[in-house]
Order: sequence, then structure tokens, then C-alpha cells
Amino acid sequence: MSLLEKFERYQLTFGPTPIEHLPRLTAALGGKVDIYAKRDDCNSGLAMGGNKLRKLEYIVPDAIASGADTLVSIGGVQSNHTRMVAATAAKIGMKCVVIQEKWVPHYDAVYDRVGNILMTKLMGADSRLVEDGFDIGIRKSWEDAIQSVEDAGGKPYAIPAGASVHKFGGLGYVGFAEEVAAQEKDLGFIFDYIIVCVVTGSTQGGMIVGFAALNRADRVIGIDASGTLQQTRDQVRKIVDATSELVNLGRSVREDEIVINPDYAYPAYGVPSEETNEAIRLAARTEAMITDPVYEGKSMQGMIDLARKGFFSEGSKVLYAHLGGAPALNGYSYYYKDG
Ligand code: 1AC
Repeated sequence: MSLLEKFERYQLTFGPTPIEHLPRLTAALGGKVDIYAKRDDCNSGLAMGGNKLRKLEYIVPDAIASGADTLVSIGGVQSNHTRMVAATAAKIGMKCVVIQEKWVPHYDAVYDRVGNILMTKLMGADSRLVEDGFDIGIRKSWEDAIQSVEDAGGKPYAIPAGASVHKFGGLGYVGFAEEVAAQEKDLGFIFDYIIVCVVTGSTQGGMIVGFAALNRADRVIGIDASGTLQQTRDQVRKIVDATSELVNLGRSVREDEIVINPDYAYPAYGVPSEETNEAIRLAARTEAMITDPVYEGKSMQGMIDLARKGFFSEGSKVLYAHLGGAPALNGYSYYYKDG
């Protein structure tokens, strides 16, 4: 029985996402572990989709029931999340205000005009640029935006960064774990590891709860891309506890079931290292799989490095959760001008 049965869901995605074998990446890494990807980056026709839609599917019924007319959220300038909130608002016929803070010390003349933010504006969202730097916590700029909607006579519905500390923010990725378990039955094997990027916490947090029900939460390896490890870990813990209670998991998740590797977040949130860029190129050149310098490039780098270092025992099957985010590449075109 699904842990999610009692929750209302508003469908924004196509349905279960495909699991794809990556034979050329597997070979490029020496062939000792078998690499697969779960393609949440291709999960919807809404503005190129991505992981946030799984979460928003459980948030939209609450937003509609609240009588709100405006979704209000927050992220960085090249936030995937704010793009997905803008898409959701357009799709359900609400207005949208998004705060876009200067989370990334990256300077490119068109950084605030291309990729995610371009699509966000195209979908009609009121995108407000704010100078404050990176912080995954609750921000005054966001609270001010919520107030501004009220002051203008509107009815805001507040969605925090990444939808992460929203009361229903973890549910979508509980569903991911259940979906993987169902697909494993068809595949005839069980994945030994799941690799996922972590910043605001509810993607990994939800997965941990979902896989805890299957007693294998410690096989979810979070690759930190925040560069603020303790804050991210504390937030994952909080989401895991709240979500476990919400879905009646029936036990508390142990500390050792929350695995976050901090080794690939350097030099800073949103800034790729040379190794991140090499990982982005390798995935693109072996599998035509596009990852970005903020999130998926870092978890790809982590998976590649861990495979090369022998972290996964020989014969392991590793599932890379591709969460989306390719639009951000446009804000970093100088890095990739020669490929
Ligand atoms: C940080 C939440 C996050 C985004 O896209 O804004 N992943």
C-alpha cells in the first residue's frame, strides 16, 4: 500500500518517469558498476519539467483549497524551482510572484535574462530581483513579497525555496521511492545506490522517507551542492521527521540513514569547479545527457568520482536521479563556448 494514498494530488507530470541504462557512461567509468538514470528531467510538458513538479503536485490542491489567487515563492536568479512555480501558476490559472535572490557569485552580462528566469517571465510571473546572497532559510524578501500581494488586495499562497519546508514538500519524493520499487520489479533487480543532488532538502528528504519504508534509506547518497552542509543537513532532518509523521511511517529515521556527501559543492553554490565541468561534458558526450553547473553537474561529478574511487562495490547498480535544470546552462555560456 502506498504511503501517499490519503493525499490529494493534482497531476502536473506525465506519470512515472523512465529509468534509462547508460552503457557508454558505464563503460567510460571502467564498467565495474552499472549506471542508470531516472529521468525526472523529462517528467512533464510544463516549461521543461523537473523535480519540483513532483512536489508541487501535492501542494496545488492545498493552494486551490485555500482560495489563493497568487503563488509566491523564492530562489536564486537561475532557480529551477521558481520556473516550475511560474509554470504551475500559469497552468492552474493563478498569478505568480517570485523573488530571485543573488545566490550565486557568477557574473555574466545575461545571467538574469536567459534560461530559467527568461522562461519564468515568459509565463507571466512577476519576477523580482533582490541583491541578498545564498541562504536556504526563510527570507525577509519572500515574506515582504507575500505581504505585498496582500497589500494589493490579492490572496497569496506561500511556497518556500524548493518547496522544501512546505508541509507537503516531501511527499512527491516519497512517491519517487515507491515508483522506483515498482519499476525494480519489472527490471528484475534492485538498485544498490541512488544518487541525488541536495540543497534545500525535500527531494532527498522525501526519498529517505520513501526508501526507509523499504529499509534502504541509507542507500540514498545525497551530493551536497549548497556548500552550507550543516544547514542543508539540518533541513533534511527536519523534512524527514515532518514527512515521516505525515505519512505515518511508523518509526523515526536514524541519523545514519541520512547520507550527505559534502565533497563536490566547491567552490560555491552555483559555481562549477573544473571537475564539475568535466563531469557535465562526460555525461553529454557519452549519453547526450545534459546536466547543469548548479545542481546536476555536481551530483554527476560526485557519482563519477565515487565510481572511479571504488566507493560502489563491483557489480553495483547505481541509479542517478536526474532532477532537471538544463536551462541554467544558458547563464554560463562562456564556460562551454568551446564545448
Ligand atoms: C534551490 C531550490 C532550488 C531551486 O531550483 O531554486 N533547487
